[in-house]
Amino acid sequence: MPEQRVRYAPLREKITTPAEAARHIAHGCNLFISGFTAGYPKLIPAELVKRAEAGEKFKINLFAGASTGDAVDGVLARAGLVNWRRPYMSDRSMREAINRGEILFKDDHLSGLSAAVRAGEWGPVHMAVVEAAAVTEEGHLIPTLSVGNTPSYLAKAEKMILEICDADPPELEGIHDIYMPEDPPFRMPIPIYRAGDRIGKPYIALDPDKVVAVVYSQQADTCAFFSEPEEVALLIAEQLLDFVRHEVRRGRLPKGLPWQSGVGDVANAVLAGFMDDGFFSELSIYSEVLQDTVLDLIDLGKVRAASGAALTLSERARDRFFRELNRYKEKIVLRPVEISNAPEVIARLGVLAVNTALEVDIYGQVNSTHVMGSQMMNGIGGSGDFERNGALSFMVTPSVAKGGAISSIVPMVSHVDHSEHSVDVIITEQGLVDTRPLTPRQVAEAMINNCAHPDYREMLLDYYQRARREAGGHEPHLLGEALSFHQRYLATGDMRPGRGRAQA
Ligand code: 0RQ
Repeated sequence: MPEQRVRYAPLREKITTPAEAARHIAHGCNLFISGFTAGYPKLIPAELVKRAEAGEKFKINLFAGASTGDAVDGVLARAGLVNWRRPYMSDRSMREAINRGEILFKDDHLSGLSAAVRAGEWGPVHMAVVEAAAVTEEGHLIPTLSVGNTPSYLAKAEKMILEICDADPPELEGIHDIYMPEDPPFRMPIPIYRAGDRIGKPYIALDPDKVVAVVYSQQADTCAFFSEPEEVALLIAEQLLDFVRHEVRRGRLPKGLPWQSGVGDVANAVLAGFMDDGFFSELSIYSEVLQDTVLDLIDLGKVRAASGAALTLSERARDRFFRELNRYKEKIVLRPVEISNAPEVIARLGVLAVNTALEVDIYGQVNSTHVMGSQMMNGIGGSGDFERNGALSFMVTPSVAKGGAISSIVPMVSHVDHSEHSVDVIITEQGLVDTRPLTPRQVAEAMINNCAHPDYREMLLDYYQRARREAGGHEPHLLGEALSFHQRYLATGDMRPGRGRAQA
């Protein structure tokens, strides 16, 4: 019953229908919502769509924590209701509208975003719509399965609508750790010394007078399709774990550093690789999004602590999680993304960062976001926060895409998200390159020999050798030719990003 979830009596008087609540959102509204792969509001977006279908002409500026499900990004994009969208998204309809230039989109490192909103860089927070598991006796909010940017959105909101979600159990209370740093010049170090440290409060403080409506929802998240890792992903994961084992055994890397594992099959396969591995036992995870595999590892007794900004679970894993919530709560901490992704903490804990690239060039620059240089896929998400600051930064990718029609190792990336200075080790199913002790020319040779697919090695080597002869220099490139490597794919078919399954 909503009454039991809303324990602060004055807010119970504001319980209303979604249609009434959505009336507070008008044309030009800067709408800041909860949601970071999970925990996004579902009812209010549906009401906005109904209004559009009834003929009302209006647009909103939509700011979420990161990606949401079809119930937000999909339906709003298809209804033509979105003017601006920030930051990361992974919905197909939203992506296509962005790439057509119909929705304005700006990609941001997720770690800095809460502070930017607090500083007013994203404009006034006209309305925050937030999913909650409960409201406490004092009027504080218990989030659902994500924290993301919600604390900062609520701190700045002029008005708020709360969606109290009955699909998430009230026992979620206690899993969150809400800490908002002071902004510069008064910021102090964030006092996290171990991945599982709790430094804040289990709720998000809010001003109940700003709540204009409370609605009651029974709709669970519909994100998180989780598939078993495929062979290529397993091969990459195996090499990565071998590499870390080797570094630890040689005394070059301390044992027990925390792991971050990003978006995509390979990152999941790395975590799955811990399952039957005796070497990695007491795992710490200091990541952004925690997925099904983290529950499996907890069940195997392998996890010391797992920290993230969201818990994105498949339906099956969610049932299991809810059934044994109190047990999982001992190991899992959900934090604001400015803490889960804080460069200072990531660097200090010495996180081992694993993220996926669309393509990597022979000198180690990485493109994670723009297919063929132009078409936005999802966004940079937290990958930059971890790659730049991790103790050891891995970039992984299958050596080919689109059934072999495209090489993921290219002479020059068509867009740069992570430079050669942020990434240490690059791995494909063919092999790996530890770039740390190598000059750019040595990196290029190793990338071609170890990471490129055999079908593309000759072509890449020919490019590199001619670049050395004709251009010379520290990182030889034939500027007129570097990107023609991509051009020839365009003749082979539709290279627009398709059904990206990635979440974050
Ligand atoms: O196209 O959908 O039409 O088949 O791109 O490729 O292999 O399914 O991608 O799910 O592993 O995600 C980089 C997108 C990889 C993700 C990216 C085509 C390919 C397919 C998707 P189809 P896959 P994955 C936060 C971590 C940035 C954010 C991040 C991502 C589609 O990892 O969004 O890291 N990363 N956040 O066919 C043309 C190429 C291609 C290509 C793949 N070279 N050229 N198309 N595709 N390579 C930190 C956390 O802790 C969560």
